[in-house]
Amino acid sequence: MLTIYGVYRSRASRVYWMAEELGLQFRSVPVLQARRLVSPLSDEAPLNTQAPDFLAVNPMGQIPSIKDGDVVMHESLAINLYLARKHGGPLSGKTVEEDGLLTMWTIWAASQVEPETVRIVLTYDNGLENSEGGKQTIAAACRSLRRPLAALESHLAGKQWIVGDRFTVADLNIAEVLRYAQSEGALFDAHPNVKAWIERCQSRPAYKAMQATRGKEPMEV
Ligand SMILES: N[C@@H](CCC(=O)N[C@@H](CS)C(=O)NCC(=O)O)C(=O)O
Repeated sequence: MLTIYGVYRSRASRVYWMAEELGLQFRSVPVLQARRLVSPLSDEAPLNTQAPDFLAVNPMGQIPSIKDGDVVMHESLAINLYLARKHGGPLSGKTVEEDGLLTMWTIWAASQVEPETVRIVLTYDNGLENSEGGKQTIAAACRSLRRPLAALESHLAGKQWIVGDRFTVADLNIAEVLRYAQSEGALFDAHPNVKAWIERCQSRPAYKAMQATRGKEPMEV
C-alpha cells in the first residue's frame, strides 16, 4: 500500500489531494515540520523532519515523501506526476505530447511560481503580513507573479483546464502552488480566467475532502 509521510498542513496536501482524486488507499505517517517544534530532537518530540528515523527516508529532511513498494520518492509535484502516470485515467497524459505538457507546466509551477507564492504564505505563517517588512515582501512577490499569472491568464482564455479538455495533474499541481498566494485577492481579481479556473479546481470533491481533513489538523503543536 502507498505510504505518505507528512501532515496536511504542508506541501503533503498536494499528494493527499492527488490520492483522493485517484481513489487510492494509503497509509499516512504523520511527520511534522521540525521548525514548528521547540525541541525537535528531544525524546518527547513527535516524529518530525529532523528525526533520524525520518532522515533515513528523506535525507533532505522535508515532507512529503512516499513509499510505494520499493520506490521511495520526495518532491510533492514529482510524486503527483508519478502517481498520475502509474494509475492512469484522466488525470494523466493520454499521449506522449500531453505527458510532455504536464511535465512542462509542473516544472513551470515549481520554478516560476512557487518561490514567490511561498514568500507570501511564509509571511502570513510568521504573522508578519501587517509589518512594514512583511508588506514589502508580499508586494515584491506579487510584482514577480505578474508575468507568470499573465501567461496563465492568456493560456486559459476560452479553456477550462490547463492541458486537454479535462482536469489533470497539471491543474492540481499549479492550483496547489498558487493557493499560497490566494490571500492576495487583487492578484486573482486582475486575472479572471485564473480566478475562475482555481475556483473550479477547488470545487472538486477530492479537494474538499483533503481540506476537510486538513481543517481537523491542529494549527499549533
Ligand atoms: N520542493 C519540496 C519542498 C518540500 C518542503 O520544503 N517541505 C516543507 C514543508 S511544506 C518541509 O518539510 N520543511 C521542513 C521543516 O520545516 O522542518 C516539495 O515540493 O516537496
